[in-house]
Amino acid sequence: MSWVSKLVVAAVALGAANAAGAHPLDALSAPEIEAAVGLLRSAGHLPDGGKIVSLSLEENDKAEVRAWTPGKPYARRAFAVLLDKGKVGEARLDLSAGKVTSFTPVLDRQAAVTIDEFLAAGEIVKANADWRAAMAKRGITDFKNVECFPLSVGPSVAPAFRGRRLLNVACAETSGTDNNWWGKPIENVLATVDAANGEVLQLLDLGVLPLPAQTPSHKHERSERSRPQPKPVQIAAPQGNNIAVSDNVVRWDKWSFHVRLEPRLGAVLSLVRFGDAAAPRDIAYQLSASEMFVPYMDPAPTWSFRAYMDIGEYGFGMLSTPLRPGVDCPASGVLLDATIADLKGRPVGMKGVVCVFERATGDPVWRHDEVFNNTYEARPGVELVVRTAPVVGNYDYMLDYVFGRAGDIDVRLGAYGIDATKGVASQAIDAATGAADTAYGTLVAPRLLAVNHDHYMAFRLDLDVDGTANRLVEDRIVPRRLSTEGARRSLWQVERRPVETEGPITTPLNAAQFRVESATRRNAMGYPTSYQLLPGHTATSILAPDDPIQARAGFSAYTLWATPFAADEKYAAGNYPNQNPEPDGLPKWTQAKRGIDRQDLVLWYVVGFRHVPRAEDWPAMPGLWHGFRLRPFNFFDGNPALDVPPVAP
Ligand SMILES: [Cu+2]
Repeated sequence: MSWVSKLVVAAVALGAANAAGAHPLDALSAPEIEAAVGLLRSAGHLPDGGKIVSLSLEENDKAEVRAWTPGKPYARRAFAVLLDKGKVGEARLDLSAGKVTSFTPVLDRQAAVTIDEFLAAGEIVKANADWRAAMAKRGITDFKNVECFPLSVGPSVAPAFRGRRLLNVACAETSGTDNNWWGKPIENVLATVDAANGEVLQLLDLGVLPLPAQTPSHKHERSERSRPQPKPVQIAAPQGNNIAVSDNVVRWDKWSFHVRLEPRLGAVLSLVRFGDAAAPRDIAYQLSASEMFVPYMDPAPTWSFRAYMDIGEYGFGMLSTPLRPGVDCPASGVLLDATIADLKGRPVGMKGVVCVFERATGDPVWRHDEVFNNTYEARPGVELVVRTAPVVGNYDYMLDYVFGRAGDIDVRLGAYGIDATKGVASQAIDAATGAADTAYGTLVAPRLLAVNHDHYMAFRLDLDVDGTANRLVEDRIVPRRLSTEGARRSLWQVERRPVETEGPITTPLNAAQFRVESATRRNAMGYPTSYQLLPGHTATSILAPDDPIQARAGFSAYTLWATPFAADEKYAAGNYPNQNPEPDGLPKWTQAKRGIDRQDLVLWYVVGFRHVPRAEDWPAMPGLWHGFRLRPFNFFDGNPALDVPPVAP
């Protein structure tokens, strides 16, 4: 079974069980998808051969949704990205009124790569005489064990190919492999195809290189198997879990939020509130990923374009994989399904693609053992995790939103999967030969290089701290000289200043702390209530700003951005990054220098890390996690977890 058909099979046909959403933020249901497709067809926006790249909920006005209560009526709207003969169009639909409200051709932009293009890419090149000749030069004449990977081409398109819908196709030899297809790249051969008409436009062949000899596998049977079977250690909820999910609203401990899976963004958490059920307090209207930029660092013409925008060019929702209980998600977790539209607009179900689980952290949420009066108080740490696992080619990402008992929210990105590999001549690092073909990565097997690269994941954090009237405040840590002599000569103080205009935050994150304050509410001591952003270990892009791949992903040049709320600003690199040569998204929007003070503002946090591969990453990499925290700061009047019941003795 080809890898792509495995993708399609993951989507099981849906019963009629899935009625229209019961919450204004619910993803489109199967009947709604069918209704939308019917409207698009009858309006002539989905001709034969036309494709649905994505069909998703168009959210109602934020104010309306914030004020919504169960039972209140609400309109349902949809947004469709359509593709016909390589041309992109956008349609907006009012499902409640049963009509298409607008159709807009999208000029000079390309929509995300579609599943069928994944499928067709290999067949297109295998039918091409030049490609077959290049294979023959390598002794490959039987293509049944040749698999090809359709790669987005990046922002720089040759003038001759402008306006075409392009894919670069690289292939690998997979005979003898059981699960790892990244060990025998057929290096130096790259076909550029027109994905709309199935034509090979260009074939690059930089010369024959022998295939790596080793056949990698990450099957247990193929491992050393020297590790004895350990006694089981499990996350369990012996009396059942404390999670309530109804109409996609999750309630746990003092937290509540709505969750849905979007075809492009993946998991979207909305109406994030904390507090007693009677009076939950607003913390965030919406939290979601926004864009993921993955540039590889190899100058060869067959590699230099590899600078993927995994969300805008592929789609985290579409590529979300089922979470397997017991490994991806504890057996005590709650698995949620999702519904998306396939290319033809058929609703397909994705089983178990969101997992909501609680786990004991093994750490106290707070603790003190008082030696002076021999008292001990502590409370166990338990947290709730909302997890999805989109897989984009060789990379498996785990996205976790983690809710703690003390009002913290951790956003965590786990990088898993398999390093992208390049065939090289070097069999091992040897001072003599190592210089040239191992300069841009790490040899992980003879003739196989894992190429250096970065990951920059932008998160959109629409914080609503006690409402929408907010201020972004910089708490600058300022050293102070007290005196030039004496026992104590220096200290630091906090200088608070509001950030009044949108843009990237240029203050180094180790020189200041940032909070989103309520412009209206104060805590018992009179401080504005706020949530603080605690950055994790993160990096920003050091690629040249005029480099087209960097210019297109300008959001990655800074860790933190702030903008005023705008419903149509969801994607940090713009709506259509595929083949887009122009800066878009955050760098473009923020040129307007809009005011954000005492307004509904949105933070954008970029989790960035440089990945220099290592032997231990091969043939499958142990997870590498990065993230950041949002925590209450004078939001409460004291420790919000004081009322956590003590563990029964
Ligand atoms: Cu990586």
